[in-house]
Amino acid sequence: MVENFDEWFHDILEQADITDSRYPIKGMAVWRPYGFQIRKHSMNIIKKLLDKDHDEVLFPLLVPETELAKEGIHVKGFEDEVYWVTKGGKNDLNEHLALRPTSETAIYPMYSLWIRTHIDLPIKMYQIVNTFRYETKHTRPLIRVREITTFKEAHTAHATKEESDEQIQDFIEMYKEFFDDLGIPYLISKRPEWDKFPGSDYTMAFDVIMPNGKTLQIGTIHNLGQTFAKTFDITFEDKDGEHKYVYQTCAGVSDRVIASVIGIHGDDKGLRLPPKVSPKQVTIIPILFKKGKEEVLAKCGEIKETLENAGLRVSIDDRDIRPGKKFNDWELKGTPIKLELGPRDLQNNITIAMRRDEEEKIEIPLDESLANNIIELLDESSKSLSAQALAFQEEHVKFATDLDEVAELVESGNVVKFLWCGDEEVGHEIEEKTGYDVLGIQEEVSEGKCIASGKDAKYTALIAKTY
Ligand code: A5A
Ligand code: MG
Repeated sequence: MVENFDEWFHDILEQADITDSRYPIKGMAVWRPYGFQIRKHSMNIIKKLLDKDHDEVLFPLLVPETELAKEGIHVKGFEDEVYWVTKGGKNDLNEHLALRPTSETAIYPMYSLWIRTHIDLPIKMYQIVNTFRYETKHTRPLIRVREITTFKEAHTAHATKEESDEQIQDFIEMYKEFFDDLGIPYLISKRPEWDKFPGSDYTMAFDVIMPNGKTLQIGTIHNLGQTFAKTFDITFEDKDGEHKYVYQTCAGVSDRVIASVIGIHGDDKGLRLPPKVSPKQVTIIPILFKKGKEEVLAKCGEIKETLENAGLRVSIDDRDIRPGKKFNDWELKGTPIKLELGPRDLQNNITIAMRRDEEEKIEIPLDESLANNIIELLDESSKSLSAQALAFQEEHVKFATDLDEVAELVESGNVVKFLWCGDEEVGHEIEEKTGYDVLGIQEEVSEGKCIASGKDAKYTALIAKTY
């Protein structure tokens, strides 16, 4: 799998019924039922976190050209990626309409109407929508798509810069909680100037290391300062009666979150899903013989009901095929726990549990402790997936002290930490000499020399092979 991760990833999406890339538009795929469930449960986690202090809204997909063009730096960052609607039926449209590549230019003209005084602030809204980017780099399902089907974008406005900086921290904490729930470890860094979101003051990013050593940016948080406020005239009357521009932030995650759940936890047998997002948490596999068939099926039904009453998602695989085939199928689909029940188990009043994250078989008594035992197993399995993923990340972040070493370590599948003076030209030089991308800076340092310029180092930074 590690040897040929991209192929593994592509195959698993088809085999596990996640998406179907045969849809006849490049970069656009169909969510199939099993994938849709994973997506739904993942989005429910982030929605729940956002709903604590954000309002969910829904803006139109189309953005008038005049609005999109208003913020110069922003539009320059996206102009090569915008899809345009230029006709309505047979008529050429006077004003061309962009399919949103992201929604700043759709939302902020409305913020300008809605925000009047300091009482209206802060404003915190989010939507989960599809956005379109005519990506020119190699497209890959979920990872680099042209229709981002699952674009969660949050947009906030504040009275002061301090509050906007706090909002960035809040988003970081929120994303940590989100990714922790999915068992996904992450590297957080501040993107270098040349890689920040077009129009932002600064960008904080979450990256994960995929099994092949390439990093994937799975979430970004941007402090927009007052740039968009000035462009879209978003002002408020402060307590002192003065009219001021707001300070803004935005934050986004996408389909890539699902890609990382699949890629990071999966193994040679298929998916290994964290219980929180697995379509079914428990799959019961009856072992049926002609004799005693009804009794076994009846007991499976009882188990299902007991577990469902305890809040779990459970299914019985009663398809008329060999049990061995069912085991393989559910291994492929990554269901966290399989329960096997045959006539002899029924006699002994037990069921055999198998966790997807490990091979071991465990006997579980069919008594009043059943639901609690299963919940405990799910919890352990969730923790073990997280721990395995974290161990992988820790093994693959290495420190280097010269550029040759950087290149070697990245080539062999690592993310490399190094000391950097922070100068932009030096950053470009590091990227050119190694052939890899600087992800961003992490901590400030007061000792040591820059890996490339030999000047006093200001930061530790990360460099990697990226998607
Ligand atoms: N409005 C802000 C939030 C924004 O658009 N930020 S962003 O451009 O960085 O995109 C947010 C996230 O979407 C990125 O961190 C990345 O995880 C994801 N993303 C960007 N382009 C993508 C693409 N073509 N396919 C899948 N995910 C993408
Ligand atoms: Mg891009």
